[in-house]
Amino acid sequence: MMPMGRPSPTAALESFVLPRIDHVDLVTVKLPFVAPFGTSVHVWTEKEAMLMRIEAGGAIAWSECVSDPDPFYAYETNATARHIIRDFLLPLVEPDITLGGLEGRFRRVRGHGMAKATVENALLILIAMQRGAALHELLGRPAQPIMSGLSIGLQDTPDALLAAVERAVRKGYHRVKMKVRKGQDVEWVRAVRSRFPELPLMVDANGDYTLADTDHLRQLDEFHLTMIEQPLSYSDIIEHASLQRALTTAICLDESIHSLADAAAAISIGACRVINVKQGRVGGLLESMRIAHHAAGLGIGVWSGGMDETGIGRAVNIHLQTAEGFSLPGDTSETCNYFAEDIVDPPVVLGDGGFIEIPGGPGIGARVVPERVLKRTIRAERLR
Ligand code: OSB
Ligand code: MG
Repeated sequence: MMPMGRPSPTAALESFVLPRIDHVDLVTVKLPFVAPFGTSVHVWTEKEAMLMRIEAGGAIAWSECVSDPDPFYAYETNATARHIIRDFLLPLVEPDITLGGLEGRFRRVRGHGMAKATVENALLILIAMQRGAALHELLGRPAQPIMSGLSIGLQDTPDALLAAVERAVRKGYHRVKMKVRKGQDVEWVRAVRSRFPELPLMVDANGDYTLADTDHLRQLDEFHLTMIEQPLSYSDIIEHASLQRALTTAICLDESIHSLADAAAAISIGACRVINVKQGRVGGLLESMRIAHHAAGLGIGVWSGGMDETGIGRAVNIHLQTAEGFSLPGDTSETCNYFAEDIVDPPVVLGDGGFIEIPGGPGIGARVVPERVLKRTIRAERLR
């Protein structure tokens, strides 16, 4: 049950009326990463991002689908998202219905949160642009400095890992996450912890372990990590509750959480003490705010996860973190960790104290640079 007496964080947003839309395009861009990003499930060497461009009465809004071309992190891919958006979601977008009404229509489509988020984000950004408001203002939240966090992929050697952590610490990141996998875990964490005894440090396994690894994972407890993210299967909640009972380290769920209902279930059985909210994975900003509100009310830590987004998705994540409940630093790091040249200006940089400033201006603030999008485009299609 929702705790009584706490107003819904999304009531005002649900009543927004959708504007009339002139055009909708899907534009897929490919950007090389400055370095490969290794995880227990895949090594990504470039970002292939499907963008949505909405034009309405002279205003233009861009959103980014967080799916990859492959189904190695999540079942959704750029191709499934295109299919679901084009054939099922976009036909449900009609002028004069409310955003809450649209969410209701979208509920008939089971899953496919990344596709849903792409459409919802584009509409929210469009409404913000038309009102001359920043996205966080539209969400009803004041500007604030945003905490930073770096996610370091699997490295070839412990020395390379230590060098990457050292750079992050020097820069002033508020926390460092390192990817782990079976066999590349305890000793690698030990190396980082011995060198940086006080660093807020966490690990992300992307589901590489099973309950049979419980004793092995217990060895991580001595390193006082802030959390271990998604140790068990991407589809599991209940075994995480068993593992959480066996560990002193907090478990954070990422892949397992697709909705407020998932989050509420996980919390109620003690499957996690922290939730990584990826707005794309949970179907958009409204569901993200509901999850953060619910979790925070029960003392569960919440942060905004990243999907190696271009500057469009990165900006959305930055605005989202002004919402109630986002209490921990997320996967929000400087653009230069991913791309030599992004498709938006200005790039994300760390300011005083390692904080990130919300880019000023209407919508996401960051300005999409059409020539850079064009230069990186591998596919474009007008849907409406
Ligand atoms: O599991 O959090 C994850 C990136 C791609 C897919 C999954 C994950 C990640 C990250 C990187 O950890 C987060 C980022 O820096 O954007
Ligand atoms: Mg993760």
